[in-house]
Amino acid sequence: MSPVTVRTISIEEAVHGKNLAVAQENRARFGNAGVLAANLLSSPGAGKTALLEATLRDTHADMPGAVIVGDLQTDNDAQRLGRWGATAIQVTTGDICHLDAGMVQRAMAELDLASLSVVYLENVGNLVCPTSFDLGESLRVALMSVTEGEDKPLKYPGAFKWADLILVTKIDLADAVGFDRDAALSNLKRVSPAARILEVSSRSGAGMEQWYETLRGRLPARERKP
Ligand SMILES: Nc1nc2c(ncn2[C@@H]2O[C@H](COP(=O)(O)OP(=O)(O)OP(=O)(O)O)[C@@H](O)[C@H]2O)c(=O)[nH]1
Ligand SMILES: [Mg+2]
Repeated sequence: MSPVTVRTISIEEAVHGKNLAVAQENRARFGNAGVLAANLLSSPGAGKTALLEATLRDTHADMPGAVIVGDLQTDNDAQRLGRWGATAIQVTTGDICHLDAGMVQRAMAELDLASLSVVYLENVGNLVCPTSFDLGESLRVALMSVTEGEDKPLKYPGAFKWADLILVTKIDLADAVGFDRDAALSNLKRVSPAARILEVSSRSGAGMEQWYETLRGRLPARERKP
């Protein structure tokens, strides 16, 4: 093995080790504040921001939320999310294809955690990089839209194995695109047998109550340390 290769590996290990340490700090902060931190990932355009817009609109009264959203460029998503009266903090990652724990920690400093039930972490849209970076979340949500093709879980198994909860999104479009529901669910269960799967549409509202109930069921007890 050449010295160059050895050095590359050690830098990667250092990056991941440092990220994990910061993620544990974030997790402790969220936990101490009684806040559920949910990390959402999907391919670009699968409907993360639309899902969160509907969620903020429908649950703000009983489950106040804020969003930390990562994109390579633009603050479009934070602008969309901010319309619902919740705090939305845009992290522009440049050429980095994922949020990391340090980015979340800096953004968290702008949030009043005591006033929140949930902090949604909308990751940069892709099914590969985000799974390697723990952000300090306690719920991992992967989205797959009906327009992407039923084979995506087989092509990108890491994203779906990573998830506690899988949302099949845009089900209002299922018939129009000839979505093969049985094949999609079977592929998802094959790569991620333990994950819960919900079928939702933020456009029609179908399945959204089940998503909200799942979030409510995952809220930690509000026991703050002194
Ligand atoms: N018909 C339909 N369209 C949807 C639904 N959810 C999202 N869309 C549309 O899909 C497109 C992408 O949605 P976004 O919410 O921006 O997707 P995203 O995953 O946040 O995208 P990135 O942040 O760029 O990765 C938009 O045009 C949405 O209006 C849905 O449930 N039904
Ligand atoms: Mg988005």
